Amino acid sequence: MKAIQLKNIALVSVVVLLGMGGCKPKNAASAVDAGAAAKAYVAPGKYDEFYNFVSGGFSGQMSVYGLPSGRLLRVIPVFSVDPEKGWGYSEETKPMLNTSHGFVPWDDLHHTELSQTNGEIDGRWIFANGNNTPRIARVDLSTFRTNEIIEIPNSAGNHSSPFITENTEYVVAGTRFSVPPDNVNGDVPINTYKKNFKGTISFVSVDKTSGNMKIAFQLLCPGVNFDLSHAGKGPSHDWMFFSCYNSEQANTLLEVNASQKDKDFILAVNWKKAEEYLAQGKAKKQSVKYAHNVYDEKTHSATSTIETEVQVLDVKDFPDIAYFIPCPKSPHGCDVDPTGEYIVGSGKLAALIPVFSYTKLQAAIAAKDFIGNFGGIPVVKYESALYGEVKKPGLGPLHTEFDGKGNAYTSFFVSSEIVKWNIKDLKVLDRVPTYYSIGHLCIPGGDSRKPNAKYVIAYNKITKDRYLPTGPELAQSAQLFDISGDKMQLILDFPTIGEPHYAQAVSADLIKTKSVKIFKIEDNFNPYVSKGEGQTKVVRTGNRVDVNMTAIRSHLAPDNIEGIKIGDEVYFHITNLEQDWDVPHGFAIKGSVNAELLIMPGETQTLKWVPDRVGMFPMYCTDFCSALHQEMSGYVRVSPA
Ligand code: CUK
Ligand code: CUA
Repeated sequence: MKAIQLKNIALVSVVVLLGMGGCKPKNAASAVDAGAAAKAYVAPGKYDEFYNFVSGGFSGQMSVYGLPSGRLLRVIPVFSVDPEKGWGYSEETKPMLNTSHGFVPWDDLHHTELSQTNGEIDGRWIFANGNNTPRIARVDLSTFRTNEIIEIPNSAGNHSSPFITENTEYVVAGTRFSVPPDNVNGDVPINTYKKNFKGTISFVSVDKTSGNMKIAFQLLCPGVNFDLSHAGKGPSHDWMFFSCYNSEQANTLLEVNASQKDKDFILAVNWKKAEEYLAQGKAKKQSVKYAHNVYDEKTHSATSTIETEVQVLDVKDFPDIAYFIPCPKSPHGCDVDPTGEYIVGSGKLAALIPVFSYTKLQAAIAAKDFIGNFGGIPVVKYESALYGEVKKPGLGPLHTEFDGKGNAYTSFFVSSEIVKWNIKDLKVLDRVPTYYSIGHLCIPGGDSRKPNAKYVIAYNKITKDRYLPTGPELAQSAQLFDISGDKMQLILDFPTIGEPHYAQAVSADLIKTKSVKIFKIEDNFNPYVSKGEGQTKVVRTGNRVDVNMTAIRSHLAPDNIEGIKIGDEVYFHITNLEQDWDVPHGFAIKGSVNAELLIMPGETQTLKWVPDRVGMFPMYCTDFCSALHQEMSGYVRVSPA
């Protein structure tokens, strides 16, 4: 009885600690000063200075904002179907959402990460993680389209992802949930966690030219929960650092079970060493099943391949791949400063920020200054790797970004604030309230070697009184702060799509000039393309009917289709013949369960339609494209079988 009461008390304490409103800042309105509006103002017709790529959380998508205006420029469909863009509805895009479980039209997207060259953002691609059905996506920044999605085997909850190494050699994927590996029978009692559950970290290589991803190797680790990660830089280039919680290896994550230890870990991984062992043939081949989906802009269509093998290195069998560093209570963020020397851990339940030194870590490893091992992996002595602690900075530190001038900015969920502190002397320099309960934060280039310290953006979990009420649910919120001076200054609130987790921002100059304007019709290799109205046709093969159509202002061709019967499967392959920037055409037909198409100039997209009744079915262009847009329509006649 006593034990139960104690348990309840412990639970109440964690609920209070994690709950909202405990430290809600009071002067919400007065926090904005008069000069703020001018700083966020981008005159009509003028461009923003930065692109901000924001995770869409449980919307499964990524949104793109201009900064400093906070204007929404685009929602890029990644893991979820999107009728506005026909994503996951057209036959060409459906394979992108294929997985080993079949078609999964949704995920939970937490983190965005821009590709880098020599530790600097290069503006080529942006990666995103699927947290639910473990996946990594790559978006091409010349088209703002998701061009590749790779599923991660031996994983469940791809949270510690998609963080990259300095030259985008690898994008990593650490599993949030340890699970029995895919090649053993997972039908085991849940309370055999310690024995049967494993953590994995995947190193997914990225081709320098095409960007194509490949699972180079996986590290099999003791069963803990990998939360976040960041790559080393400069001197620490060969290393990757992962925060992990639940070192208790509890199978139920109540505070009393999973958060009882004073310290969890940061795992330091020497991926160069792992590469050496891989080259020596020391990895074990394991049979698995995962989908690898690639979108080809020549055929304007995706192919999905099921891959069947990964190479696995069990870290406990190698003396020098991985080391645990103790880190106070349930570390969440794990961030490396621009010099590559300082590794910042953030314990969600801690009231201090530990800063580790790469130099000290190396010395401790060389001296074998270990306090034991965990699951066969050496544990470095905390004090030996520690540079120092930021004392009493706030409550519930989560994530840290850097300004490149020797300062760090850490988000505090529980005390709802951003705290600026100096890395060298570990002194707090400034703090601002956020409205409310900030999760991630972002400085343009703030996790790279070259931050552009003009702004910090807060991505908040709660909005409450910031916007007009919209029923039981309120818009999620981001807040923009000017950090060009010594003190942070709030200049703008803007709503976001879905729950924002991590986001990255980059100078617009790096991307805007590379933007593709049209797809050239002569480069269209879709097998169903019609490169002119003269090439359109209707072809019947059994009960399959292929309609090769064109769309150009202002008609669909053909626009009268007869001879369709109940039981037919009709594929409308529509080529947009336009060769002007931003003249998409849409396509829909009455009763279509595959929503609609949106077809870019020069592109071909296909809508599959199975008529369910006899009769007359109007079809039309859904995107207002000219004065005669309403005329861009036609009829399909459906007759009995
Ligand atoms: S998590 Cu969201 S606040 Cu998924 Cu990166 Cu930390
Ligand atoms: Cu084409 Cu409206």
